[in-house]
Amino acid sequence: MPRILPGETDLYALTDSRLSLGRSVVEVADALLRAGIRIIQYREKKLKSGAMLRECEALRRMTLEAGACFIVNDHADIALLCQADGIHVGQEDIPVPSLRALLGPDKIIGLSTHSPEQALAAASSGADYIGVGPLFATQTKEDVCAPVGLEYLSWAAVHSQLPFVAIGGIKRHNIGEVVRHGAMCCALVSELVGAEDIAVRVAEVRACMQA
Ligand code: TZP
Ligand code: MG
Repeated sequence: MPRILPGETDLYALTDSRLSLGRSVVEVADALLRAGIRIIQYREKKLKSGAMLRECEALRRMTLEAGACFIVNDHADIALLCQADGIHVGQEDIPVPSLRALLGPDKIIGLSTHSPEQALAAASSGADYIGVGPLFATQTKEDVCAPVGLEYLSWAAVHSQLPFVAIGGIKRHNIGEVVRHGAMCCALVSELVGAEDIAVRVAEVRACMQA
């Protein structure tokens, strides 16, 4: 199974069919994989679990074929049933030790964090990587906390014991700044899935990261 962690690849894509210009999650994932994205997180907040499982089974097949890592947001049952590589949860979701007991030692567990204290606790809890953010204001997440700013990212770049992915409002115009603050891997939703031409957008985002 493709066990790829944020430190091992530059971009981490999350799905959101509401921002995908009418395209299906399968269509968008196909474009992301063709563009060379190596981690995809399935994050669909408004679907019934049966429909989620069908989409996750499709994305699992596609990511396996592409040699990419597949992470499911929030739903441990769906992650297990579709044989995803891992799960991503937030601070108020099922705690990491419970997920670890359920999913076993090999599944990747990612945890969103918003402060140095939460990053340190994530490492002790047995998480495999952390999300650092939201760095900037975002419309994509409904129950999002206020932007944490780039200071926490700078802290994570020096002190995080776990691989981390920067997230929240990251776009072409600010991703250079995010990289300069020490992010090796950036998670983007609207900037990728909302692009008319996803391959062109991935190339543009990568160029901005390198500039
Ligand atoms: N977690 C923190 S911010 C966020 C998530 C899932 C949404 C980021 O979306 P966008 O469109 O890249 O700002
Ligand atoms: Mg959650």
